[in-house]
Amino acid sequence: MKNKILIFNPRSANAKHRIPNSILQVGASIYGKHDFVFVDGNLESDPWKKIKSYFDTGDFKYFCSTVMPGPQLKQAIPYTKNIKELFPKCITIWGGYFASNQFKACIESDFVDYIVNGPGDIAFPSLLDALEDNNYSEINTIKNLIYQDKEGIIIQTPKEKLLEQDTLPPLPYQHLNQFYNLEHYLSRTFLGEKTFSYHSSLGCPFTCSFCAVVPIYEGRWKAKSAQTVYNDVKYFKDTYGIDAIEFHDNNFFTSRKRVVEFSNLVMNDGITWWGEGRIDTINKYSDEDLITMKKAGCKMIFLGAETGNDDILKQMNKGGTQTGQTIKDFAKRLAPIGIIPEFSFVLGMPADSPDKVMAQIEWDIKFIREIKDLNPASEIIIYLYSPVATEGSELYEQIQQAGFSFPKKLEDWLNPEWEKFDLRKNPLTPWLTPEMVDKIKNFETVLNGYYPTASDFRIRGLKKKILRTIAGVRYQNQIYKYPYEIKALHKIWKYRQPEIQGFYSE
Ligand code: B12
Ligand code: SF4
Repeated sequence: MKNKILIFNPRSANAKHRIPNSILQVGASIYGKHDFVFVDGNLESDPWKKIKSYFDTGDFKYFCSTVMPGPQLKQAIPYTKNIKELFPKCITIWGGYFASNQFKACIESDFVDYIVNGPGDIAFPSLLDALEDNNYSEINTIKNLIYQDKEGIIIQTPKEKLLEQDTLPPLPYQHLNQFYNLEHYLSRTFLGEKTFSYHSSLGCPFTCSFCAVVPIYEGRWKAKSAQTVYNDVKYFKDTYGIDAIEFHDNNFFTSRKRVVEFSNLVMNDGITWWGEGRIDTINKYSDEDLITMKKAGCKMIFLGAETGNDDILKQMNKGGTQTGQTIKDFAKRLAPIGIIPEFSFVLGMPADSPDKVMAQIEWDIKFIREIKDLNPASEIIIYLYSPVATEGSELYEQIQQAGFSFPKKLEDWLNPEWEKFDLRKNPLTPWLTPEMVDKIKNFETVLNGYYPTASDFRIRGLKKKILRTIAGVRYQNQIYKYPYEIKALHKIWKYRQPEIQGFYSE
């Protein structure tokens, strides 16, 4: 009998949870071929107890975990280590963005045996087959793998070309449902009463130097067709009554044709949706396209504005045709159409001198205010620049020269300051002084007071009025320092910033 496999999704959010697409897709690649269980750390009060109980049966040999940076590490690291200590014959396999981008620290920890580097659709089943057949000499022929050979050398096998997404096996929703009722994943958000999360494409055709998608996908992008996406949406609508979708693709809007086709298909289903895209890409859509999308339920689009400064956009390798002017034009253009632009900004980029870093922060704050004037419905997300190790990029060289480096040991990523770094809320970048961080954060607090996010639908009516009145005095007079009264209200009303744990849901 074959050994069993446990596929684990470490806890990533405290409240209502999204369907764990990463482990679902990993499961799809072995469904019907291997015996496997899912453990979702989001839905278990004590996931370790559950994991251990499976391994105590003696039937399990493979502990496989998806790993994003940030809070997921808090379960992924200790559990993987414990498994190796308690069950030394067990094999541990990691995948996901953290595992791929920080592979050296993972592999050198000595408790992560293999990393699936990028898509696991072929790599994962091939690796399991080779291990089950004791065919170790074949492992180096499997693409998308990282591991240590007998001499301790880290082997990184070549990358697989991206597969046609329509040819992939369907996600094993019903298998997941045996462990966790799928209803648990369909939550109430500002988009609708039952919100479904879906991932319809892989990668991104751009190569922004600050983005974690780039080292893995290297400018490649492949998508499911509009019809396939619609079939899945329709199945969830008919079976579970969903009325909203978050598209978690890195770049849902890459193909205009696909988006318009999907919009026409979903037009009469009463589904509200949200996705992530690029300003310069979507700005090329016609007004008619945008109106079709709006009619078809597109409520909000997340857009990486990053900064309004054209030189910095170049430094970030933003590519395409995005400029400060395009951001403004697009904000203005969407206002009458009624799709809400959710602009994300990255503040605190390195510069030649502290004065220049500060001047740029102040400039970006002014730019954000201009955007709000042009389209007050715009949502603003502010991140502090957190480096991503895109080896070889000019920006990465610049940040290393400025004294930044990642932790060398895997367990060091568990230090609270690195968790905050992962959440892009507290960079450990030496060029940002506490004064600069305060400046950004105080502005963010005042902005979130005067313009609370529409995605936290609890902040409305009187609460919203009070918050706006108090914050309005500060916003209008540009007094951002010590916004304790706004912070207190945010705390009392548990204001949820969407960039940390996703949209507020219940
Ligand atoms: C959904 C999502 C979330 C959800 C939670 C997801 C969940 N599982 O519950 C929420 C909103 C909570 C979230 C939060 C954060 N996220 Co997030 N998130 C995503 C998002 C949009 C989709 C992930 C997904 O479902 N992908 C679909 C699956 C199919 O793709 P995949 O994960 O890449 O999996 C494939 C391969 O990687 C591989 N694989 C993956 N896991 C495994 C495991 C095994 C065993 C194997 C063999 C293979 C394998 O095989 C899969 C199939 O081929 C991604 C971006 C993206 N589009 O992927 C960002 C992303 C992963 N998140 C990111 C970040 C930084 C965060 C945060 C840490 C910070 C932030 N402010 O966003 C927070 C905090 C996390 C937390 N609280 O733990 C970054 C990671 C960046 C980096 N430096 O590596 C990403 C890439 C977004 C980005 N472009 O910056 N996130
Ligand atoms: S367009 Fe977005 S997802 Fe694509 S590389 Fe740039 S930041 Fe990353």
